[in-house]
Amino acid sequence: MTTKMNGARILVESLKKENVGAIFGYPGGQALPLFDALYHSDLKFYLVRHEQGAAHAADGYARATGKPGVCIATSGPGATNLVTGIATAYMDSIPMVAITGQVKTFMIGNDAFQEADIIGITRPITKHNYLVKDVKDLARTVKEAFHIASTGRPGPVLIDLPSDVQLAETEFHYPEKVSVRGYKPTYCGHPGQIKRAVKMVSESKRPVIYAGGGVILSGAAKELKEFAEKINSPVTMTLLGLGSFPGNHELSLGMLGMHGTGYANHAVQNCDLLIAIGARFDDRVTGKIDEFAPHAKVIHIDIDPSAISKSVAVDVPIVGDVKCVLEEFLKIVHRPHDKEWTEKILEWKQKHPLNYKMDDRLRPQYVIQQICEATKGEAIIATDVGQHQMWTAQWYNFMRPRELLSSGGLGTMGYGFPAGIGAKVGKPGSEVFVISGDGSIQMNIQELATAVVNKIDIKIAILNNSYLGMVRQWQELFYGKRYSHTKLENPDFVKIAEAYGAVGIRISKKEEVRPAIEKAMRTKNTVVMDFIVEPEENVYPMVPAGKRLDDMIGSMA
Ligand SMILES: Cc1ncc(C[n+]2csc(CCOP(=O)(O)OP(=O)(O)O)c2C)c(N)n1
Repeated sequence: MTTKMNGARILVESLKKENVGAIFGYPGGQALPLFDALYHSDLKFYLVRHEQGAAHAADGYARATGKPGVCIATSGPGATNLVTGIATAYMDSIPMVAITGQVKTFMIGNDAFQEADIIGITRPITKHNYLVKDVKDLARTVKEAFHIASTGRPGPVLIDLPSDVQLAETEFHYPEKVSVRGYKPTYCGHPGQIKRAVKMVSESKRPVIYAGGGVILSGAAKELKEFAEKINSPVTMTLLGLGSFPGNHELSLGMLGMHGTGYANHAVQNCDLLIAIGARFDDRVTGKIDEFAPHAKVIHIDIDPSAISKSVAVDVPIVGDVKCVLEEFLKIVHRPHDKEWTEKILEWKQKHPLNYKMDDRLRPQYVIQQICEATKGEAIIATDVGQHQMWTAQWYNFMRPRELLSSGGLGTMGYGFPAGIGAKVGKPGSEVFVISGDGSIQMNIQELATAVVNKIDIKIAILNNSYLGMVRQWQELFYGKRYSHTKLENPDFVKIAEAYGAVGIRISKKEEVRPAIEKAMRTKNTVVMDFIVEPEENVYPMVPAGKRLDDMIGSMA
């Protein structure tokens, strides 16, 4: 039997059918019917303090749980405030459904109060978007939106819902199945291509696996480990790929690219076969593109055909879901183990270890090492963007997938804290740390209210260097130390924390670091740790933009 209900209620019932565990959002005039329907529902709703926070929280929820994140905003400024969060999710292929209120259908295009063409604005940054003009289309649209967001190469989908459609009534019927014309992702790789790739693997003397975020998105960490062990190949990861392979495994090379390890970058530059899995040859990874992995044949496994040969020519492309393709590989792949390559890798590891100055100063890398030790490398870590992000990638040993949440593609400052909130909501049993900078944290610091009011207990480590550190580093190295507008005069973060009802701790000595982290972990509240670190520490090694991967600067690179 079907019952008549209004569009707002239909949306809420549809979200329930999708088993949505949390919604992050902010109300407004053109979303009033929707918020009224939420009032009557038992869906878990988190009121953020800025819509950008809602989008990042939905994204963090999705990265930590693997389920699509959901955010809601009103029309006009509410919708435009979501844009950075939607673009962040789009660049990193994160499943998300964003719902926006819109002015009444007959007012659209009229410059009505709080009207913004959010469909036009988000077209290039969503996997798909919908303006629902007829309430009869609503349930099917929600079904399609979740399907598109979470299948194939995942991504954000936006549903724009005019307020008169929210009020219009029809019978509610949630479709069982979904079929979207022209949208049929390929899951299984082409058997002929898989055979060619397997032959290349067996003939290779110096293979390197280059694993990206796609391994995590496809849930293929187990298959990746079996594959690497079976062919005895070292594995290097992109920023978003960290955790797809255990950081403490002897075959792990850590991260590659601009701030990758020396040994990962040397291995890539000298390998004879590069097996790219769920990665897209981003320019932060490749350095000078025509001299990237110059001796290697390239196999590229990716679910998105448009990612193949986009920037690097590929010898054997395999379009398909990473997990599915690796399962096929595992059935037939073999490679004789040879000692020479393993020994060469070991030599690079010894010759080019990650390092920083060990003295009694409070250095940011030390703080991250201590967070890693205190949490046994088992926390969920959300970062912002800058030096602290790269130090986190280098010094926190990620062991499992979905434990590093970071804006890779867009590089969005302000992402970390709300993403951490979303992660803690989705994974309440996990310890969640946010590692941020004194610049980034101020971009969404208002979400302290969301965390405290909802008792979402998160530990925030601010690596406070009184600079927009990453930009300062580039100014130091490439702009003659002209620190143009990168010096920060900061507020008292401890007092800010306390004003919001959180706990604030200031740490300025090395010996205070571990006790502060442990105190924060024992505290059942959101804690802000303000680490006053060396102001002009640099992230090394570094491949300057446009240089070859093995053309690194910085100590022992
Ligand atoms: C929204 C946004 N604006 C500007 C930038 C450019 N940017 C990249 S890193 C950075 C400095 C970050 O400073 P901070 O958060 O203090 O971290 P640190 O580098 O000092 O660790 C800036 C301004 C950005 N990535 N995102």
